[in-house]
Amino acid sequence: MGNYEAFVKTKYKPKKDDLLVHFKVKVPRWSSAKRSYGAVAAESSVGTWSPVKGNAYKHVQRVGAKVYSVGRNGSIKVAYPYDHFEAGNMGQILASIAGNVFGMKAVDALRIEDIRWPRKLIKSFPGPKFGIPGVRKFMKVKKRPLLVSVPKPKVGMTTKEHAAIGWDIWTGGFDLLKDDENLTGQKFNKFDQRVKTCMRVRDKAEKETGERKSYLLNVTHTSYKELRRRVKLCADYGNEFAMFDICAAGWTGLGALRELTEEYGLAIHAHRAFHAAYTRNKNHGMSMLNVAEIARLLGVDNIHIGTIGKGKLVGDEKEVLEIEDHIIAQKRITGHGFKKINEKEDWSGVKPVWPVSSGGLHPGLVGNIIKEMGTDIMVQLGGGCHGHPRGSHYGAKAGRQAVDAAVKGISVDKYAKDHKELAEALKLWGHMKTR
Ligand code: CAP
Ligand code: MG
Repeated sequence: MGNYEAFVKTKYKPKKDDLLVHFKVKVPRWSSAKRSYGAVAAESSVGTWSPVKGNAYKHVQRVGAKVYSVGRNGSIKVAYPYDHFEAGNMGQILASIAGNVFGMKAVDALRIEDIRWPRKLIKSFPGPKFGIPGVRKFMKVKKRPLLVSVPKPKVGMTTKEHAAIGWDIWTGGFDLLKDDENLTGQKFNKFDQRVKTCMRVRDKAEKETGERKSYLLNVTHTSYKELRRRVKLCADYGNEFAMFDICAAGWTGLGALRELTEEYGLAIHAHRAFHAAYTRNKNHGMSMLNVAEIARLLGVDNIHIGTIGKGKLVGDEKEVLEIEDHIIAQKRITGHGFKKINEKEDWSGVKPVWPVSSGGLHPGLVGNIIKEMGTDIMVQLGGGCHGHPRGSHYGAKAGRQAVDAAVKGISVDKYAKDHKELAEALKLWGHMKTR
């Protein structure tokens, strides 16, 4: 392989074990499409700006990437031989396909739209320990969506104030209390204190309601020793989950956590704060679909994927539904950029991950979300619970009533006629007619 153009090989037929990437490339005016496309394959695999002697080595050619398909508007597909990668090492895989290549002058912008993971690489990662079926089993909730609430204000409350909200939402009918993404172990709400206090409240709420209750406890930390200590504390107090800021804390952090949750028997709740730094711009970065699939490979049990209809954060409906499909899919699938028979993925044996819908939601939006996303989802209401006219406990009742109505196929306005808390929420926030 000499200069960049040599990496464009449109006669190449992808092999079953190749990793395939669907890129969208913005070619600079001064370059040619072929040169820029070749540069993407070269710089993300074996090449550099100048042809070097080693490009001719057989084993280099064997692990070099090839642009095997060129579409319209800068859409290309690149095949990476399996041996280019170290199986089970997500950092190395992304340092290739999502590394220097994003900063090259040979492209004006670049986005990874989709990745086709070969089965051999899929199987080299742990995947979820529980997934949808395992969480339903230990939460003892057979069918309906699980309800989650994050106390608000996000941070600043004392442990006592935080735990009081836990009591309110657990006894109001919610299943899961959740730490906010930026609440870990600050001095006003220390981690150990929060675990001890809230787990005592959880046990009381279970007795009070006769329902399983659990807590998405944010164990995010930069020190492995401290991360391990926090996970162990969660397990010692009988909690079932550990929450982690997967994008802010990084993939190796998630990999370490997954080993700890295997040891301590916890499920992982993945918050995706920071993802929008590279998923939001549709011309540059990497789509959320790939973040969600990477997180599934590394073994999260739940992941925030955005919401449909109204919400406070960006994310389009088609993409959210496609992500949901991809993190649940078991059998051989095609999707997004890969439609051909030799581009199929096989996720069989990798447990389905809970899609978490959140961000600006309230009881009036729940019916439509369940109608579009189904019932194998988690619905998170923060401000849409605690902002209820009568506060968190009644906000939780309203949220649970909205879910019950949706599961029974009854419109919220009808259901609200004999459910006061729901009526109060609809009066305050309105509601979206289920399409
Ligand atoms: C929601 C939330 C979640 C976002 C995450 C927040 O609070 O706690 O972190 O939903 O977004 O801090 O904004 P509200 P996404 O329920 O009060 O909006 O789920 O899209 O990753
Ligand atoms: Mg939050």
